Amino acid sequence: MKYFFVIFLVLAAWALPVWAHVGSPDVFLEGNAGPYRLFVTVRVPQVIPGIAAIEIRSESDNLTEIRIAPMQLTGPGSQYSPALEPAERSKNDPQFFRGSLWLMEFGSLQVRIEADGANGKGLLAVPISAVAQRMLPMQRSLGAVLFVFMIVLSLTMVAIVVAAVREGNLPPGALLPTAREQRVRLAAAIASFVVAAVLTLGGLWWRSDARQYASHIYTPPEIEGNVGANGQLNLRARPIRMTSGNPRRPEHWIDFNDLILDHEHLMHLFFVRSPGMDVFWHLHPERTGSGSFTQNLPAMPAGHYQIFADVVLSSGFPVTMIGQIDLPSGITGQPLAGDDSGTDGSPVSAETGATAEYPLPDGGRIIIMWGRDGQPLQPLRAGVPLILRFRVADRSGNPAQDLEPYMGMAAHAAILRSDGSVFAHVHPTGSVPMASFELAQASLPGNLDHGTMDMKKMAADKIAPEIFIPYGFPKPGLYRIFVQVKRAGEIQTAVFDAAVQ
Ligand SMILES: [Cu+2]
Repeated sequence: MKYFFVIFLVLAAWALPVWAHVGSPDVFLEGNAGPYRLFVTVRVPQVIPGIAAIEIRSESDNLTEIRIAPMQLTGPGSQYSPALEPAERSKNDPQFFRGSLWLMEFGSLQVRIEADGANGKGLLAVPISAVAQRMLPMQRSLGAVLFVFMIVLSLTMVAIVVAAVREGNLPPGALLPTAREQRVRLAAAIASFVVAAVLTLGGLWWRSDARQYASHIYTPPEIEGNVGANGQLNLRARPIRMTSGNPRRPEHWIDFNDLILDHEHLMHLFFVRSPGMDVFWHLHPERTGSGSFTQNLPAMPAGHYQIFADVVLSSGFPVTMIGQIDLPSGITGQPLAGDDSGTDGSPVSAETGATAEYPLPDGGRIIIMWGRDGQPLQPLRAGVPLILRFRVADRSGNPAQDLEPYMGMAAHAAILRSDGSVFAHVHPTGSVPMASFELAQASLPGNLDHGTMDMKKMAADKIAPEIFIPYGFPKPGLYRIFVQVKRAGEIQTAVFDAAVQ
């Protein structure tokens, strides 16, 4: 009978629309577990509960063991680490470790990593978002097999009842009394009805369960905008329902008063003119009420723009809201101020195996290098973690000495697929927002200030002209990379195009 319910799931899954994925769900992060520098990739599962695959590359060769466990990012659950399980060391590459973890609940989680080796122990916390991205369809062949089972089992059930009523109390060799025929027919009808009723109820239960799961599937929430005559942009975030997937922690609506600062701003707003991706702005609206934000636009050319608005909830859960807006011509706009920046420069095509140079207005250059020294440069492949490497040169071609932190980071990059289906906002620490990264490190025992201390140290330090950003392109296609640095008080943006196989 159980099989029949499974069939209903198959039907329910087929009936669901195919959700578009916006964004780049896997997590790429480079950070220190005590004395060890690790490049961590977390491939988050598409369904929850589900298995996350963890890949860790260590820069040093003196590690003896890496152990991992999932836990909550914030709250009481972040204080009590479950038993850590050893990650498996690769046989061919002793600096590469691999493990898998069950994620049992939705929401803002972390992968706790403990590295042990010649220099002692070190901890690193990698924030991840556990959300259901889709409903997995059942294999057709399995569905067909189960369907046959259901038919056979149902018919057998009726046949057993019929046989019991017809011959159950008949002495061996006796003939069937004709008066019993009617009882047999009645029994067959009742048995068929009961079997059909059980199947129907089971199917209803199954479909309601599937519907409930479908309502937990995470899609990027929407944000709406309109522009006043004076170039004032007003944004309104649609209410967002969040679920923990845990009946004891009920679902709730996101409170837009519950945002935390990420690189000193509540919202990072990206405007990209579509379809050409030829105009790019990175702005920082002010909150005017719960869910509403405002920004004085700079002088922007008219056109259709895609909006990506990044915020981070106090749980450390990052949300990228998406929207569209048509800008009329004649927006005179305000001069750029603070951390706001943009470009309409033409992209430079960047192929692996070769460097590509983007010319900056002051005669300097941002050069995309790909990977670390000595690493072979292969064609870019979807799903493969890599380092986007940039060098900033001054007008005479020497490494730039005038780099400053831009919102606390050496660089910010926005990565977009040509159809707008992927948007990632990444930094030298990786694909997680700085605010989530800091919360994660603060959750480590005896490490309460670690993350913020790093930021302050960074702000005081001189920025090296070589920038490494860990990332992995989620699917093949043409991507545009906007990379932003700050030099001598000026924010500069370079634009590269990269083809991913
Ligand atoms: Cu940024």
